[in-house]
Amino acid sequence: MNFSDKIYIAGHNGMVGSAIKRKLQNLGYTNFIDVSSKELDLRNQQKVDDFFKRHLPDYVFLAAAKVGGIFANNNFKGDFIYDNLMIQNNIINSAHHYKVKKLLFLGSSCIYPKYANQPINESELLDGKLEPTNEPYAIAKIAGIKMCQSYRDQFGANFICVMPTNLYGPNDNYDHKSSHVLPALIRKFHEAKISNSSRAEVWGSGNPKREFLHVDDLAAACVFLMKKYNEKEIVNIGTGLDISIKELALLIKSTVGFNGEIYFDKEKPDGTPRKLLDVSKLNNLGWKHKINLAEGVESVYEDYKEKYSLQE
Ligand code: GFB
Repeated sequence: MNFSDKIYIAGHNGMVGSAIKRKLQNLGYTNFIDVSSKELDLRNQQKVDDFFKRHLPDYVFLAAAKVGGIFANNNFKGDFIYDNLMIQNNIINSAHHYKVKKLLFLGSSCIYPKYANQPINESELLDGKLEPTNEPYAIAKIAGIKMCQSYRDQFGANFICVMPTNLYGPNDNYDHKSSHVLPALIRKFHEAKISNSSRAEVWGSGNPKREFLHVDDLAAACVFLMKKYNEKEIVNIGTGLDISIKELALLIKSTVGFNGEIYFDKEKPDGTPRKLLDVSKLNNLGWKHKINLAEGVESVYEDYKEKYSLQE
C-alpha cells in the first residue's frame, strides 16, 4: 500500500472502521474516501456501484456491518442477515468490478461452530452447527468469506478475510439492549455506582468464556495483514487468552469502583460456552496483540466517562 493510494474504509465512523482510519493516519496515509451511511446506503446496489465507479478506490477495508450483542442478534435476526448480506455483496462485487487492488473483509469469531475445539483453529469453519442466538449474522459473515474466496478462485481477486474475536474500544455502543457485554457492564456498573444501587445485573450464568481484543490492536493487525497477507485462507485475530463473564464482571466492577453485589440473571441467554481463537497463524506471520485487558478496560472507562457521563 503506497501513501498515495486511495483507501476506502467502509464503516469509517464505527468502532472498527474509525480505529483502522486512526491507525492508517498515524502511519502517514492521507488519501481516504469518506462517505457516511447517511450519504450512501451500502445496502443499495446501484448506489454502491455508482460510488465505486466515481471514486475508484485502490484498497478497501470492509468494516461496515450491522453488529450487536447477544440480545440484538437474537431479536433482530432478519435485520442482521439482510443488512450484512446486502452490504458485503454490494461492496465485494463492486470492488471486483472496479478493479480494487486488494480488499480486506472483516468476519467474526461467531462463524465457528458452537462446540468447536478450543482454541478454535481456522480449519474449524463449517465443521459443526452454529450458535442459534447469532446464526443469521454468522451465516451472512460465512457468505462474505465464501464470496471473497470464490472471487479469488474465479477472477484472481486479492480479497482476504480476517476473523476478529470479541472487540471493545473507543466509539463502542453502550446501549443497554444492543451492546456487547464489555461496554454493557461498564455502563451498568457505572450507573449503579452513581445511583448508589446495592446491586448490578449481569446476564446469564457468568460461566461462558470470552476473549476480548482492544480495537486498536485489531486495527494494527488489519493494516499488517493488508500489507503482508495475500492468501485465500481466513486468519483469526485475537489475543489467545480468555476469561469467564464472571471474571470480566469482577474486573469491571473494580475498575469502575462499584461496591455493591453482582446479580446473575439466569433467565438471559449464555450463548456460546466458549470461543477462544487459535491465533498461532497470525503470531507466526509476525503479529501479536499489545494491549492487555486490564489496561484496555481502564482506558475505555475513561473514554466512556468523558463521552457519556456528565456526573460522577
Ligand atoms: O458480548 P455478548 O453480547 O456477545 O455476550 P456474544 C457475551 C456474554 O456476556 C453472554 C453475557 O454470555 C451474555 O449473556 N452478558 C452478561 C451480557 N451481561 C451482559 C450484558 O449486560 N450485555 C450483553 N450483551 N451480554 C455476540 C454475537 O455474541 O458476539 C455476535 O451475538 C458477535 O454475533 C459478537 O459475534 C462478537 O459473544 O455472546
